[in-house]
Amino acid sequence: MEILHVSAECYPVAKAGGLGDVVGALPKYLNHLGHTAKVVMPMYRTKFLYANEWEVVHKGGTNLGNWWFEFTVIKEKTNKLGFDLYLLDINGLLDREKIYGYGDDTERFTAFQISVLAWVASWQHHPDIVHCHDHHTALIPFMMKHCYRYAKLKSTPSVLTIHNAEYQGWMGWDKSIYIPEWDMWKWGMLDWKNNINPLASGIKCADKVTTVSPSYLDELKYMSNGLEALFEYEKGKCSGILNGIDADVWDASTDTYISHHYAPDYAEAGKAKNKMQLCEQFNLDFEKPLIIFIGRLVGEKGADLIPQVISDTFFFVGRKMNFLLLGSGQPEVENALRDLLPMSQYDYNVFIGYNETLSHVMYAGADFLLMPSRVEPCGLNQMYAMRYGTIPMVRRTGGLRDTVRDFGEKDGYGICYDYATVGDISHAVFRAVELYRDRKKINSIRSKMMALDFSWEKSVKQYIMVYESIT
Ligand code: NHF
Repeated sequence: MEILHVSAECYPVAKAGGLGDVVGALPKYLNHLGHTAKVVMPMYRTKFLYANEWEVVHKGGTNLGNWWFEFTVIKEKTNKLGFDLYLLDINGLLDREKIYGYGDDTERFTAFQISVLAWVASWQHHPDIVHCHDHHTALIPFMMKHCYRYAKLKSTPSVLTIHNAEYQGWMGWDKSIYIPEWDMWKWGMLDWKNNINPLASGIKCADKVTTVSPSYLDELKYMSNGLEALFEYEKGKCSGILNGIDADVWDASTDTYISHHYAPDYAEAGKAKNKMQLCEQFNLDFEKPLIIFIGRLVGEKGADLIPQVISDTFFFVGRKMNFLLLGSGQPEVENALRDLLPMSQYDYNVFIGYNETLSHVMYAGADFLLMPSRVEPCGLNQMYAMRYGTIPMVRRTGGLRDTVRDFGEKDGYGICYDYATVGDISHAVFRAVELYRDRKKINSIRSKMMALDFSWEKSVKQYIMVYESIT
């Protein structure tokens, strides 16, 4: 099968979060099974663009409302990512350094989607599946079915994967002129609560919808930022497929970002060396358990609760652990974390920003990873952590519920709690400190976790079943 993935992110080209990791890995594993998966994404001005060789494969022109523009599609020459990678350039809209966060994101991503369809419609053949990811590409199923201009693609099946339903790409009806001439009777397929809602439209129009974990799909029926009724109504075409992790990138025995490699049979010694390095770099106490957080510092991830958790546990449990955080996000959370720095007694530090290398070093050197998410569609960090022998401390939600079992349960290996509250998280920290004293138990949990299979091989087969059901 030929599957064209359309996405705003793809690692290592441009990544803001887990979406990039998934789109950078899933196509490669589809190809391992003999399929032809390709990716097309915007041509941002990132390092990857300048460091690689490209050939122009298409030049075209189209319009966004009354604005006529030209676009170019280039292809990476060496296939180094394990799939054909295409970047689509629109001068003035996509030629920027960042992926998101501009005032004209609606125009940027709508123009991107229109250009992708103009390009695909110019092919001699058509792909077997167009696979869209999140709201930035979720108008494509509607446009393929209902825009006269893309009639050639009307019967090409589409799949929409929802990595995060909190963001839906809402736009006012005044922007409906952006969408190339369409069958007006179909306006309801764009509308949700009197706005054009690209994510809702994708759910209505795609032939299949997937979410990135089974529990997340269940949760969306009662908590999805206004789309609950739609998820309930469309449940027949939805399925939850747990993300995998890229075992080539996330392997402590070969990881090029870490200085001390290790495998499950000598994990304790290997992790200790990495921990020592981290503790030296960030002024932490090697003897105490090291609890880390990596991710966006936003309410969705429960990051706003962490400053209070840190001061409460230092006060009530005692200064028996280290905390090290990496991430960026809401300024008030960043500031609250910075404000704690002067209170550190060689047991607290924070790195505000995005740093791929440091994240690998942290997974390798830490003892525990904290994920107090309010919403977690799948969560990849807990899987990276487990593969590196770091015990996850997660709130039971979405993919965290599907991947971590509390060590108090039969065959369990993580620390789980039910509520994203300072009380529940602090209790989890207390349990981590207690557990850390029992080296034998820690080592047995570590070997159990490192043997778990979170590879893409399993999930890819489920995607193929979804594709086959509509081709
Ligand atoms: O794993 C990739 C990622 C998820 O939970 C994560 C999220 C965004 O919030 O599917 O997308």
